[in-house]
Amino acid sequence: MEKTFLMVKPDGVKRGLIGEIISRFEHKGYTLNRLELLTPSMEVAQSHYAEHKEKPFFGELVEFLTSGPVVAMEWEGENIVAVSRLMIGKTNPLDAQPGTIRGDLASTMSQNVIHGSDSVESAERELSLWFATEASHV
Ligand code: FUP
Repeated sequence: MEKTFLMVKPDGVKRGLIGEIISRFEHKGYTLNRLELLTPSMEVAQSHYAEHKEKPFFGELVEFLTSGPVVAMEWEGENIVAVSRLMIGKTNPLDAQPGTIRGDLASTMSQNVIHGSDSVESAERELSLWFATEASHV
C-alpha cells in the first residue's frame, strides 16, 4: 500500500491544529502508521527542503521549520500521495481552494500549516529522513 510523509508544521502545532489535521486524514479512511512530535534539527530541516536550497526564501524556510515542534507522520492508503496533496491544497493562498486544509486554515505562503510529499519518490526519501532508524517503527 502507498505511503506518504505528512507533517504539521510549527505554525499548525502552535495554533492547536494537530487534531483537526489528523482528523481529516482519519475521516478520509487513511491509516496513521507512525507519529512523532519533535523540534527538527537544522540538518534535517535543510535536507528536507534541499530542493529549495538555492531559493531566496531558503534561510527563512529552514528557520521557520526549526522554530518549534512539528508533528512528523507516516500515513498509508490507496493513492495517498496524490490524494493528500489535493486535500492539502495549493502552496499559494490565492490558489488554495476552500475545503482544502490550506484553503481553510492558512492565509500565508510561508506559514501554511502542513507539508505533504509531492511524489512517491519524495515520500520514500522524506520518510527515511524523518524516521531514520528501524527502532522508530511502531
Ligand atoms: P509545497 O510542496 O506545497 O509545500 O510547496 P513547495 O515545496 O513549493 O514549497 C515548500 C515551502 O516553501 C512552502 F510550504 C512555503 C515555502 N515557500 C515560500 O516561502 N515561498 C515561495 O515562494 C515558495 C515556497
